[in-house]
Amino acid sequence: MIENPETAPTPQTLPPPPPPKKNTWKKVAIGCGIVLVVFVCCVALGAIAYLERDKIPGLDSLFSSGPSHENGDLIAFTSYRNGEGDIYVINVDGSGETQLTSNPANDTDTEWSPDGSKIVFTSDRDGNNNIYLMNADGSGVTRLTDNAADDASPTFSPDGQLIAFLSKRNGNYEIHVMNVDGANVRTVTNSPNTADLDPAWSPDGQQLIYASGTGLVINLWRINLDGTGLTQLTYNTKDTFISWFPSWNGKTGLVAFETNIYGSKFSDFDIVTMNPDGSNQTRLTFTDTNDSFPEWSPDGTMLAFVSNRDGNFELYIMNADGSNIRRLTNNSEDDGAPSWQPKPR
Ligand SMILES: [Ca+2]
Ligand SMILES: [Ca+2]
Ligand SMILES: [Ca+2]
Ligand SMILES: [Ca+2]
Repeated sequence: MIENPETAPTPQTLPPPPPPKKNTWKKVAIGCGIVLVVFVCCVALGAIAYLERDKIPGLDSLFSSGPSHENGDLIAFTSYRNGEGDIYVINVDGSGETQLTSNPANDTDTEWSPDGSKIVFTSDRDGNNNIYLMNADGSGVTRLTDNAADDASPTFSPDGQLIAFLSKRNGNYEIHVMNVDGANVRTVTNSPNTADLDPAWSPDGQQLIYASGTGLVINLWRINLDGTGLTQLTYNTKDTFISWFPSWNGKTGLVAFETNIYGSKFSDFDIVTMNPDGSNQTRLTFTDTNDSFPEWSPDGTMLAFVSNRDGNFELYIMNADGSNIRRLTNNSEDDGAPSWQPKPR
């Protein structure tokens, strides 16, 4: 039987005092408040640290240890395991290697579109080197140039609107740009006595760094897209001294390239970074073999490259400072020309 408290006759018949719920709730509320305040502080400090990570030494490594929001899962590269070049992709952890092209021609020079959905490359499948575009799974191959002279080394502008490439159509290798459908081809360089090679876009899409030289003396130069502002960046003068294959970091602005000027012999290339004005050259690899074709990850924290340090050329990745080198391929033929996929969007 339930007593009506209002009619409870005397204090003696009142039920025993309830357990100190109010105090428990107070403690729980205070506890929750403390946890909430600590959580909010951590989030705020984390946000500040994230925003300030470029200014605080050591913080970068904290944030680069997790999965990048800008890097795709794949690295495209050329492999010669079938006797001539075919294009493959492999996961950044070395798993899931997949062949994308299969034909008796040489397919090479892969570069991803900035949206991570397409690969532009060079192939001689129609007789001589021309430029082609395909989907990330190898389907939908489209020919972009149709020229009896060599066209090669295509690379997308950061906004995805243009492709820079080299062409010998004017009698000598010059850097050209075209729309992504192959239309509106125009020259950027005009150097009838030197071969201009390996264009790499500036982060703002207004300049190119490329390799240029005669014979076996090759240096890096920078030029505005309209052909003005030609600037020499490296000063190799000795015959057989070569600096080439630049890759311009879209985040830090650093330029990675390969050179044999620090090597023990002609075929001892190493990967070096420098500022886009040529200053502050920093050597990242120290083998007496070839370390070649550096390509920045889209988030700018790592480099893909190839090296024959383990016998034949294999694909590797490393941190931007040259640390933490990891090998991705392991086969008996050469692998080359890597390109790191931007996160598909
Ligand atoms: Ca092939
Ligand atoms: Ca030229
Ligand atoms: Ca080396
Ligand atoms: Ca290999």
